[in-house]
Amino acid sequence: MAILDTMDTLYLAGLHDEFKEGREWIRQNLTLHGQKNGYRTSFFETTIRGLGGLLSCYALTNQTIFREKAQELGNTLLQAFPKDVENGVESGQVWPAALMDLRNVADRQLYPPWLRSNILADVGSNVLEFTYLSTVARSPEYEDAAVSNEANLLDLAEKHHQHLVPKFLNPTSYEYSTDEVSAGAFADSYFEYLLKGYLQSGKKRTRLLNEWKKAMQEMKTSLIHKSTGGYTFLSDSSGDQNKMQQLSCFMGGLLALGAHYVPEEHREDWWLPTGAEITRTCYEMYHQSPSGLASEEAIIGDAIHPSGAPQFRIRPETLESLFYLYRITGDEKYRDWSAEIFDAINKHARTKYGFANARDVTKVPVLLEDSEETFVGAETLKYALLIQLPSEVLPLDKYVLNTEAHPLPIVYNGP
Ligand code: DMJ
Repeated sequence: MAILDTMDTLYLAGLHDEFKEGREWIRQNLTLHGQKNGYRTSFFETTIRGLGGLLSCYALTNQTIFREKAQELGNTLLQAFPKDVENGVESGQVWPAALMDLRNVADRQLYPPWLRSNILADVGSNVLEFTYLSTVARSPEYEDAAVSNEANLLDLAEKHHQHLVPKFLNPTSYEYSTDEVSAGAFADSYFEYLLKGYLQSGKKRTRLLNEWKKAMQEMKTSLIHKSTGGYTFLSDSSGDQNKMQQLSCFMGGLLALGAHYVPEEHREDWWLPTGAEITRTCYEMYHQSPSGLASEEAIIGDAIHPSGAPQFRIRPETLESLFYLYRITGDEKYRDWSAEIFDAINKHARTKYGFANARDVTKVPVLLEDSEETFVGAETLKYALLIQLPSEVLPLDKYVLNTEAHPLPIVYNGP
């Protein structure tokens, strides 16, 4: 997965020998035929990382191998969606299966057993990948499955008169299974795909835009706060109201993206200033930390402190928002802030063969763990790079980046 996730970053960085090496690995080793895996893999992670990575390589290079492999993986992932039968859905399944053996699609788990619910981000973050797959495969079935799944989520929000959809869903009926809302873990990319799904469609899917606007309005009322120190931040609905997840930091960039690319008559004035303020808070999470690295969660008050989760997982969200803010405002301070964060990552988390998570951002020298997420190659390094490159390298009126930072072309492909 690290190879699939990192390929387009290699390409954009001009590391062509490494890119070719990765492509040959994919050609020879990435096959879903043959023996069962014997374990189940996340539908969501495989879609955003694996399928997203292959599709963006095809979009950037036009090399057939990536389209073929994306279609092979897409055919498998398609089996996760519920199959419509005449009076309802097959065996009570209403959302895409959470886990499946990619070499034996009959072996599926509809929802994580520890949760007894489906996760909003898992079921609601696939319309970008499946739409583009339909375009390149010249077959509507992928897009149809994802669009109809997205429509079910929108119908659900309408039925509940609640557009800031809670993070867990009932796995067997169209109901929420919690009232907890968040812009972070378990929810985040659902809100991202509403806006980006609209942009990807050439601004034709207006229902997605309307839904995003309603969700953002509810988020403003219930989750956005200003701290005693003047920091604008996002809490979750449950737990400590002074706490912000590092994961929620993508929201600054998303609001800025909306402020720039949504047509003026549909735009709201608060999006850009609030997105910029949230992004400043997220930068300060790094800047005010003893190591220059940000923790998984921070307490926001007069100043910003790491909370009980002081680990650094080399997450991309702050660099992502800095990238969008720079592209949209042209303000050089965002480049400087991004470089400062990247320098701290290089200084503390770089190892001989890659990067490694840090155990506690408050302790210098920083102690590293023997682990690196694949999103470091896909996202963290890509956003740190792209902000320093001219915008022609990846124009945002031609591409949307999926939640794993894989660029997919903006195409109009249907209603
Ligand atoms: C990534 O895999 C994606 O951005 C996902 O949507 C959320 N979390 C990680 C990065 O932190």
